[in-house]
Amino acid sequence: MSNFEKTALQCAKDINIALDNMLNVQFLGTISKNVPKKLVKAMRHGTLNGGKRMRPLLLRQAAEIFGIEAKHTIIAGAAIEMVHSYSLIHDDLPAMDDDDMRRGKKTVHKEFDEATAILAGDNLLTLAFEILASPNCHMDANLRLRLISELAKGAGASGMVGGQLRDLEGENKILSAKEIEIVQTMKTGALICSSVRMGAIIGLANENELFALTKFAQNAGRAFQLRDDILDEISTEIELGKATKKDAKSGKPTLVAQIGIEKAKQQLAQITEAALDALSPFGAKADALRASAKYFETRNI
Ligand code: GRG
Repeated sequence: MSNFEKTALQCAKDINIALDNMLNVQFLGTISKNVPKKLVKAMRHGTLNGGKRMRPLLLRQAAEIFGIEAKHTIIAGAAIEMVHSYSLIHDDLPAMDDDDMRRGKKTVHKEFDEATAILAGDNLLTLAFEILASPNCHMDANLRLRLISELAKGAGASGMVGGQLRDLEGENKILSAKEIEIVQTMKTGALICSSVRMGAIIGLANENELFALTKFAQNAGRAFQLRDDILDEISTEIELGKATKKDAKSGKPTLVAQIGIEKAKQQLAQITEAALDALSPFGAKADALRASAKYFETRNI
């Protein structure tokens, strides 16, 4: 097993334990004992179901550049994963991508029902900010505010939510390469960018360092999405644990549809190179982040 695989596995274990501890009736019931068990079950179904936990990994690796121990990044990583899981639960709904399978299991609205899936997503989003605001996340209240603001920006109208709407509205339309890039940067890239920046914020990065890591993250985020579009075209449902060839079926204007697989792979290599270039000020301290960028270029799941 490579160092990257070992770290990714350890990060996924840590995040899964944290999510398991927080997504239960005892933890959620500290405020009110009336928390509905069905809501908790649906949140767990949509979250504790085998995600790769790449965003918490990026956060951890960015913080590591500044000598921060992994244990100090777990709550912030779990918060990002809650937001990511909410986005997948909502994305799978009939009003959006209308998917039956996610991570090899039934989607939340198929296992439960649509209303429960909407509410489970809503509460994951809310809970993410609640745990970021807690002193368990970080002892410095000002730093916690910066984390909250960073995640809100990545998840909101100028990031993931705005990108999702642009993506839905782009179906069956001809978009320019620039417009496709904007959708990718917002829908997928923004949360990936926030993950890296939250690690840098925990590491008390200065402005130049934050700038360089943002440049890395913007390119890494684009690479992640482009690889996702390539996998949608070349993989099977069994390999990915979700429906494939969906972009072509729904008339989604992706770069793959526009320029074909081979040119898309070339572009992916260039974007990955730009991500790696941005890390040069950090020398060997950023090796872990470099490994993630290379994984984004070649991943098969
Ligand atoms: C509903 C507000 C809202 C947003 C949805 C993220 C998203 C926006 C839609 C998902 C559609 C999609 C497949 C995007 C491609 C990139 C992506 C986010 C893939 C899934 O992320 P992974 O591979 O998933 O990290 P795991 O399962 O490993 O967590």
